[in-house]
Amino acid sequence: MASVREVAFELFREHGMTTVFGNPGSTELPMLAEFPEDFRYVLGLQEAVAVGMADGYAQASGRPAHVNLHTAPGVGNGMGAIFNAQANHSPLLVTAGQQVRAQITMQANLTNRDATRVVHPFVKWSFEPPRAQDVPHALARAIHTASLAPKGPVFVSLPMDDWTEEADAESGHVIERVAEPRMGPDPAAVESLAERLNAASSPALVAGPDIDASGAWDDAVALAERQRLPVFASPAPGGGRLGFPEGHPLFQGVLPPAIGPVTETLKGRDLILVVGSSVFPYYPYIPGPLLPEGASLIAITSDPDEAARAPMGDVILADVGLALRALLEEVGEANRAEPDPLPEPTAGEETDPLTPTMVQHTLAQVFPEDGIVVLESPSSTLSLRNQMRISRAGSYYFSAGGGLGFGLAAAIGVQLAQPDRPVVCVVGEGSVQYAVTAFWTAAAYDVPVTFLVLRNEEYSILKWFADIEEVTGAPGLDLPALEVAKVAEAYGVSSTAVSGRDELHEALRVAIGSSKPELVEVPVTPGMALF
Ligand SMILES: Cc1ncc(C[n+]2csc(CCOP(=O)(O)OP(=O)(O)O)c2C)c(N)n1
Repeated sequence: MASVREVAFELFREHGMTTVFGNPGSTELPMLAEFPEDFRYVLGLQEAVAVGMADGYAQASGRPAHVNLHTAPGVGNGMGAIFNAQANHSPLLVTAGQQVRAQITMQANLTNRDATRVVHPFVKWSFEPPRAQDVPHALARAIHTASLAPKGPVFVSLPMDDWTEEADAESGHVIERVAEPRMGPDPAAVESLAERLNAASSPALVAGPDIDASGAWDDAVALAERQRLPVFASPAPGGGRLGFPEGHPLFQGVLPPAIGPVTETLKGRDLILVVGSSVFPYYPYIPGPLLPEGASLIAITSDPDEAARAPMGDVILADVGLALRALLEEVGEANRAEPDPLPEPTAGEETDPLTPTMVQHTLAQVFPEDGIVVLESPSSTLSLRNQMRISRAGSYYFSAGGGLGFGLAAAIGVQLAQPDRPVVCVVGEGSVQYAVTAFWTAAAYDVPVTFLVLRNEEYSILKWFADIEEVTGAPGLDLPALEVAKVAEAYGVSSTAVSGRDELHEALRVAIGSSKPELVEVPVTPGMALF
């Protein structure tokens, strides 16, 4: 008879989940015993890193990823990253070891007392199997739940004595079950949307992150081209991925993130079609009308919660890719004037230190066509978008949740999922600190990410927020002397500190071309870089 462990690992194998991210403790060791040779364990030295790596891996592979944490404190350390994974619609199986069943009631040391409650708000499903024999079924249910729309993290608490128990004779069925996750749209709703589009005189498309996640990139482009739609990216803070090629002539820029400015930007549009985004990931609070005068809005999302919580507009609930495909079958060529393309990005004169805009401009010059950016440089998010105009699917990852620590960790996960594509992690020196031990994993597993660290000696974006919030005299916004290059070097990542455009250009060219993790640190002027 097979053990619970054997059935569980067969289940993981069947779902292609042979990479396990984690940070182990004594309660996890029984799961890891006799670790099969066709599996790989990727060690994160702190749980935020383990979860962030799994998040990047899940998104960039398009498959659920498994991260194993150490009972209550391990889960606690991973919470911010689990929150990010939820916002990213990232299908994560989060498991944690639990005390031996016989010692849970007496709450022996390391008992995760309220295991299912701790993570509850940040996961789709949180469970501790009632019997050892239920472990494979619970894991199967968790994997399906994570993979069904909206994709997201799930949690299973696993008592450490379950693994060696004999599995239920019928448990093989859960290994083989397939749950096709994509739900198609109501044909009548698609027809009515097509009529609205055809009747509109000045419609616009707002492209969101789930276009990329659902593999609908080419269909979004086809729709925009056929209907001659000006295209805006959904506001950057909530946009973990791109929904449209940003170098395309129809692309009109990233929507600003606040209510009033979004409406101002969309002024004059009579129909706003939002695809694969919530409506909208606003922040900060700049009030105003929710829609321009005379405009109506309709959104396509696969997330029932996004559908329900939008403050305005109509919605079609369906897989974004299937809905776009169905819409393309209904709409013909529109005879509208095309908008003027965005002007070519410019970076101004070279300064000392460089502006973040010049840094991103320089990166754009050396960036390979198949490169991927993982971004966590808060005050220069928009300048990176503008300077790089990334135009290929699956090439940009950002934390939709806004919790720092995503960047370094996710970049490693993305690179492991896409070993043939060069990954560049663009990160602020403040953001580095939330997942700094990720450098060790990059070095230990030889993950050839290029880390580009922008050093402005402060929390620049918080100074910008302070202005908007009319806050003066806030402490804790300066970061003198954070020596990221030296710290990364100590973790085993070869690092160079550069200044000036030529040095930066050369260092990036070498680092991106190298097959090892490399770090380039560059001082930059402080302040918000919008273009
Ligand atoms: C976990 C977490 N803690 C705190 C914050 C608040 N926060 C947002 S941006 C930021 C500053 C980041 O600094 P840095 O990476 O140097 O980027 P800069 O603002 O200078 O561009 C902070 C602390 C956050 N988003 N997430």
